[in-house]
This record gives sequence, structure tokens and C-alpha cells, in this order.
Amino acid sequence: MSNPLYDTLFGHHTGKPTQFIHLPDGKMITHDDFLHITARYANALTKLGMKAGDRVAVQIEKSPEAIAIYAACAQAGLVFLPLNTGYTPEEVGYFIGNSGARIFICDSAKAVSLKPNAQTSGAMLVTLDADGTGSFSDLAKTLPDSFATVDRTRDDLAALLYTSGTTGRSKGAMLTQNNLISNAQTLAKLWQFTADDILLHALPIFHTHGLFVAINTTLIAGGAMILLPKFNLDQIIAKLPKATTMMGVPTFYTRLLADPRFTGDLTRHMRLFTSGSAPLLAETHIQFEHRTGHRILERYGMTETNMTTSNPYDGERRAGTVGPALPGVEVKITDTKTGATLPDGEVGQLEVRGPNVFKGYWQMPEKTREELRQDGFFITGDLGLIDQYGYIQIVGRDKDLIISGGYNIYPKEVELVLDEQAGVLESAVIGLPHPDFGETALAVLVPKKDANPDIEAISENIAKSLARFKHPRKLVLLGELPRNTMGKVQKNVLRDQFKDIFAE
Ligand code: MCA
Ligand code: AMP
Repeated sequence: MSNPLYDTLFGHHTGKPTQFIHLPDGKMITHDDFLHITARYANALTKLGMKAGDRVAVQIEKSPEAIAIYAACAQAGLVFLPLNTGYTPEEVGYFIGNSGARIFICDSAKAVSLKPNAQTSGAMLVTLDADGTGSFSDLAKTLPDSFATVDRTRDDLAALLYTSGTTGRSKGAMLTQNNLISNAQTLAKLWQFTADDILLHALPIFHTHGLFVAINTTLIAGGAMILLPKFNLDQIIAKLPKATTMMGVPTFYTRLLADPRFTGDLTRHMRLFTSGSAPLLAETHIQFEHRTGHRILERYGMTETNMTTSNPYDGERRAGTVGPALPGVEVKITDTKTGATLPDGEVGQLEVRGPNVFKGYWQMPEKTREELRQDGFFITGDLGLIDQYGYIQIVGRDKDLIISGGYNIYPKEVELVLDEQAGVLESAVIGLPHPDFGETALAVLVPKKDANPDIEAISENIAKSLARFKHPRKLVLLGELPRNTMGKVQKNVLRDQFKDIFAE
């Protein structure tokens, strides 16, 4: 028996004093050091009563220890459930309750505010801070630094990642060991990652991009990472000379281009820059090449599918496209109404099938059936076409979703909170172009008859329910919402009316 995920990503590094994580202060953690921490954590999780298949919910700051929790879950056969550090206690309570997580690991600074929601949802709360201290590590320190890896199969769940829906509450995407292994192997090979690579890692590690695309690809190749707590221009500029590769959302690249210190000289030694999670403007791609001589490699994916397409490493990286389907992955463009496959060049919905595609939504068989077809194709909700070169272009979305700086905002979720506010009859949340975040959210509020909603009070109030990145950047009042003959709100009309509201 074996544990394919642990063996493929982590186990083969056992006993190797090779460089793995470089911290901003110059400290370095070897693969072997890391695996000792991992084993202690796996022992601690087991001691706390976790059994194979149990979910471990985690909301902690980015650190080597946070990555070790992920590794420990793999080693102990547990399901890793990372949560955005911006989520409010109310949001966290839902995720714990819905997943049935029996343990919740959080920052000690947030323990008091999070404890009631964790307890109501039935999870035991332990703490782990970014400096590695906390009640969880206190326990781990008393336990052995070796652990008998728990047997698992490729079909077993490795992670549960929540993704919001266009209606109702968030859904837990069930990702198997095979989903993660196959994608990591494919990306490492395609992007030619080796043990000599040092990835400049400034993405958050609670989403697919920073967690699986960045970390798994590095682990499989045996390379190292410079782990920055978050995107910070000064730190990126200071650390770039030590890196060989960098992965980012488009905002990373537009921010870098706006800084005169970001030059061809600074990046000459770099091997690869990749972009994803949101559309990279062709203009950014071109500007980046002019400045640095590098063509950003854009790829496309989703929480439910991991990575699906990528521009080539060696071939032509085409601006405005996300490249062809990855090896072993099938992509087709279908008619949104009939599901029939459309000829190349025609715009339709993008469907994906392959070892990268998730197993379904946690305890939501109906939602799963709606989006994951019997024949294995997953309906992404993205609109695109396959061009004459066989490259895929994402041209829009068939889902009401805003992607702000790489974070997803589901208008419905925000509208439900806004509709509850004093003096508000109804609301519409729309995505509009934003110079820094690519696009971001505007809320249009319709007052109740004779009411005069207090915008400032509403802005403050929604902070109780919604993570900061979901807050509309502006709220405006309007007499009524434009509707079509069926009574559906015409968001395109609103988008047109307010299109320049975030322009510089
Ligand atoms: C921060 N804020 C945001 C965002 N980020 N508001 C809207 N959208 C955002 N993305 C808030 C902050 O709380 C702050 O609020 C204010 O905006 C300004 O923050 P600032 O300091 O400028 O932001 P930052 O901390 O520098 O963060 C911007 C960022 C970050 C670096 C672009 O959002 C980021 O790392 N994004 C990457 C997201 C990501 O990894 N997505 C992958 C998921 P206040 O002013 O009140 O303090 S998608 C995925 O995984 C799929 C599978 C894929 O294809 O990759
Ligand atoms: P998430 O649900 O957070 O995993 O976000 C996935 C969504 O991000 C996809 O469905 C796309 O809409 C979007 N996305 C990811 N990569 C790209 C890209 N390179 N270009 C355009 N959209 C992208």
C-alpha cells in the first residue's frame, strides 16, 4: 500500500538537506527540516483524534508551517481545507459547519472572535501563528518527528476548496489525490521545472494558484521557493535577483510595470513568468515584453479543474490567449443551450475533461449533476473559442462572477447582504474595469420608498458578514434597476452606465 500524494510530492525528499523554503530574513528550511515539522504535525493531528478522510479547516497566515499543515494532512490521509485569511467569523462558521471539519486551526490573534463559530459548528479550535508558535505547535513539539504515512489511493480526497456559487452558498470542490498529482506532473514537465529552480512565491496559499500550481510544481521538481508573506513591490524587487521563476495574477505584473525599478536588467536571469486566475490584458503582455524581453506565459484554470490550458514553454506564447489544452486534458466549446460541440472559431461555453477535473461538490449531488456531466465533462461557466492556431481564448463568462485582483466575488452573495441593509429595497452588484484589480465591484442600491440609505453605515455593516475583498469599492444610489421584459435585471445596462467609475 502507499500514499501517492505524499510519496510523489513529499516522501521522495526524506533525508535530503536540499534547499526548499527561503524566508525574507534569509533563513532557509531544507526539505528534510520541512518533513520533520510535517511529521510532528501529522502526529499532532492524529493525537487530536483525526482519522483518515477527516477534514482539517485552516485559516492561518502564510508561513512554512502553513505549508507543513498541508503536507501533514497528506501524510495522515486527512482532507486539507484552507480558508482565505480575510474571511469573517460568519463565513468561516459556514465552511466549518458545511464540511463537518472536526478541527479548525487559526491564528491566536483571531481565536477569540472565531471560537464561537467554530464551536457552534462542532470543531475543536487550536492555534498556529505565522512565527510557528501556538497551541497546535506546542503539542506537535512534544511528539516524534517521524510518522508512519497513512495508506491512501489516488481516488481518495486530498483537499476541499470552497468556491462560491452564482446562487446560494459556497460549494466545497472535492479534489482527489490524482487531481493534484496529475496536474503537478503535467505542469512541472511542460514548464520545465527542475531542482535548480527558485520560485518567487508572493501569492496567497489558500487558493489553487498559490497552493497547488506553485507549491506542488516546485515540490515535484525538487526546487526551492522564496516565500514572501504577500505581494509587496519592494520585496519582489529585492528578491527577484535570487529567483528563476515567478507566478502571479495580472495585478502583480501591472504593479511591477508601474515601477521604474522593474527593468530588463533585473529580470534578465529569469527563466519564466506565468500569469493566471484572471485575464491578462494583451497590452500588459506586450508592455512586459518590451520592458523585460520576457513573454509572460498565460495559463487558465479553476478551483474545480486545477489547470486546464497553458501557453507553451517552447512554442509561441500568444497574448490574449490561454494556450491549448494541457496534455491529457480535453477541452471543447459547446452551445450554452443545447450542449452541442461548436466548430473552432465560434464562441460557446468551455467544457473540460481529464484527470485534473474534481470529483464533485461536497454533499451537493444536485449541484454536481448540474455542472459535471455523466461523461466526465465539467461545464466551467467560462465563455471562449478555439482559434485557428488551436489556442483557447477566454472571451467572457456565462456566470455572474467578478474577478478582482484574482479573487472571486459572487455578486449574488454580496447582493443578499446589501438587500438586508436599512433603507435598501434591492441591489445589483456589477464588475467594472479597475486600473489595479483588473475589474472590481460596484454596488447599485435602490432605496425603499421615502428612505435615504446611509452609504457609510452600510459599508461598515457589511464588514460583519463579508471578507474585505468582497466589499464593493463604491456604492451608488439609483431610483430603479433596469429590467428586461422578463423582469431580469439588465446588468449590462448598469455596466455601461457606470463603466468609467473606477477609471484613474
Ligand atoms: C486586497 N484587497 C482587495 C483585493 N486584495 N480588494 C479587492 N480585490 C482584491 N483582490 C483590499 C485590501 O483588503 C485593502 O482594503 C485594499 O483592497 C487595498 O489593498 P492592497 O494593499 O492594495 O492589496 P494587496 O494586499 O496588495 O492585495 C492585492 C493583491 C492580492 C496582491 C492583488 O489581492 C492578491 O494576492 N491576489 C491574488 C489572489 C489569488 O491568488 N487568486 C487565485 C485564486 P483596505 O483598503 O480596506 O485595507 S483563483 C485560482 O486559484 C484559479 C484556480 C487560477 O486559475 O489560478
Ligand atoms: P476560481 O473559481 O477561483 O478557481 O476561479 C476560476 C476562474 O478564474 C475561471 O473560471 C476563470 O473565469 C478565471 N480565470 C482563471 N485563469 C484565467 C485566465 N488566464 N484568463 C481569464 N480568466 C481566468
